[in-house]
Amino acid sequence: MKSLSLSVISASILAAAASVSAPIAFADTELKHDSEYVIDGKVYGLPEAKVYRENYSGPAVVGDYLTQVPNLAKLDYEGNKTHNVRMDVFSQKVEVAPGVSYSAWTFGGSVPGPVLHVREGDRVIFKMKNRSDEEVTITKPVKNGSPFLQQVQANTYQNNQPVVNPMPHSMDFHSGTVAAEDKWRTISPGETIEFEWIANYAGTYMYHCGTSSVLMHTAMGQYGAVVVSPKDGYPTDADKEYVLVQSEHYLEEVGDGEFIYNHDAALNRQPSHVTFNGHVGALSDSPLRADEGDRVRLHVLNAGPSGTSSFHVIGAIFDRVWYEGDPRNEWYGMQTVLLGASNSATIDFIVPEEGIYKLVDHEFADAELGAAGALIAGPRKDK
Ligand SMILES: [Cu+2]
Repeated sequence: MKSLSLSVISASILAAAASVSAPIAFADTELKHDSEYVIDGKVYGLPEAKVYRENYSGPAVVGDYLTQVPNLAKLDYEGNKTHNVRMDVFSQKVEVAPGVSYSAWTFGGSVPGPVLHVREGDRVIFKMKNRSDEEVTITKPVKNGSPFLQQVQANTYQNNQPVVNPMPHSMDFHSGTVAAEDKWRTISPGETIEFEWIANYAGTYMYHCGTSSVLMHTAMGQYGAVVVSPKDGYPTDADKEYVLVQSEHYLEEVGDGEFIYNHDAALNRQPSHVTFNGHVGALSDSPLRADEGDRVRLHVLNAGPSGTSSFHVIGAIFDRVWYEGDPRNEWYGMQTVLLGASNSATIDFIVPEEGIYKLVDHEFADAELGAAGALIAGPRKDK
């Protein structure tokens, strides 16, 4: 009798919660264009991309939910939202390892590019100007830029310097479901492309330049992560949450600390460096932080362009793994997660003790080429 009344009460609470939250959760996933339609709650049929020329010299990255790795913006809104996101494409000289710099092709000025955080069902209105024929500086303060720019200005581990390298580029968001030849089309220096996509599926997704040679454009630095948080969240609550992007670099030295991309090395899959977050020191000089007893959540993306990652945390077991970040793809008790090029996983682990937890690609050739970092855990709190 007791259990029956309890279940009746909890059912009515659930029903009340559902009736309150449902209209909020889907308030903004309404159809906005005549071409759009819905299958299984997901929106398809977005309007054609626009390509035009604009006089623009404002911030290269605009949007409140764009951050520098390993940071992830907090989603401080209920339900769904339309995001106006700008991520211009231009060249920057960046450092990959101490004394190793090259003229990268970038989204937003860093390698990897900014992390975009949205919620499942959100709409993104994306704008990108090809400014590869301009010197664009991202390390000086600008008005109306995204948190990403402030974070780069505060943490310039890549030593970004503007360089000019006019080149056609494009943007391919794996988080979007669209006609690729339309939205992901290549634009010339001076052109701007604008298109929309809906975050139909939860997960952590790669974005990259899709202009030929895709191997070259990706290896030159044009990639990053979109984290689409599930509309009902994950089944656990994390105490700390970070983003980690693994990638290979194929560089050869041409002078004193000057390196260039080597296409033969890329074709032969012989990286000079493999990094977490774009620099061999990114997560060792600035380790991730947590406390003993914390549930740490990592959104790990292997950007490739060609290699796999066997991601492992020394001293921890992954309590839960959501492959590709989709809460339906749940695994338990994993020591290592294998990620092919452009695969991702959202990983939870409990920090067992105060100490140093090394993050590695357990393919140790990659770890020796730089795919290593650390999480430093302080003492247990509030217990
Ligand atoms: Cu490109």
